[in-house]
Amino acid sequence: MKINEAVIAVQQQLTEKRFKHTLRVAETAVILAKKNNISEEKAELAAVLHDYAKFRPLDEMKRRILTSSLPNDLLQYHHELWHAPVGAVMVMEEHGVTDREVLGAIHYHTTGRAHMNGLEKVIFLADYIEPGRSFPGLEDVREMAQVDLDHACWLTLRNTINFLMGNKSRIYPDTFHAYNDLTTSLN
Ligand code: DGI
Ligand code: FE
Ligand code: FE
Ligand code: FE
Repeated sequence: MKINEAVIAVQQQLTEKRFKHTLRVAETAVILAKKNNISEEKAELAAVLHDYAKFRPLDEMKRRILTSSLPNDLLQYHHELWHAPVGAVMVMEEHGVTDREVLGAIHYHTTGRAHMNGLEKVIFLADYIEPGRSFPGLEDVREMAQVDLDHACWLTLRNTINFLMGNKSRIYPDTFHAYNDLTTSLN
């Protein structure tokens, strides 16, 4: 899928506000990719498509989880998680995206996972630090993203886990797996 086609396809799926977020994620992802020797082209495409399924009806997402090879345990967790793995399936089915790295980066952009590759880290992080975001502790993550991708992802995971625990939310195991994995390699 060409980037221009992806932008048009995604604009049709999203609200104006979410579409603008998407464009900021893409700009941020390209900068992070360049800095870390990761394909800027793949980073831009994955970023443009990352929230593709964000506004799909919950019953449709539920159905896609049950009828695809996605893990059914997603249904035991908050429905906010579903748009990421379902988005990967949908851009493949609806737009013929086949690049495994691009699909993986879309799939794991919300939870992360253990052993994320560079592209997955870039999209996970760009979604969190894009200039329109404001979370407690975000400035520290933005600074760290300029120097250490792993450490910045680790900070993001720690903040997110703390936030979710503060809300008494359930936390998808991949988020803990990502956190544990990156904790091992902290310096
Ligand atoms: O789609 P966006 O709003 O751009 O960003 P996202 O896909 O990272 O956010 C989805 C929301 O999901 C975010 O507010 C945190 C929430 N969430 C719920 N359960 C979990 C979770 N995030 C993680 N990482 N792990 C969870 O288990
Ligand atoms: Fe998202
Ligand atoms: Fe299934
Ligand atoms: Fe997003």
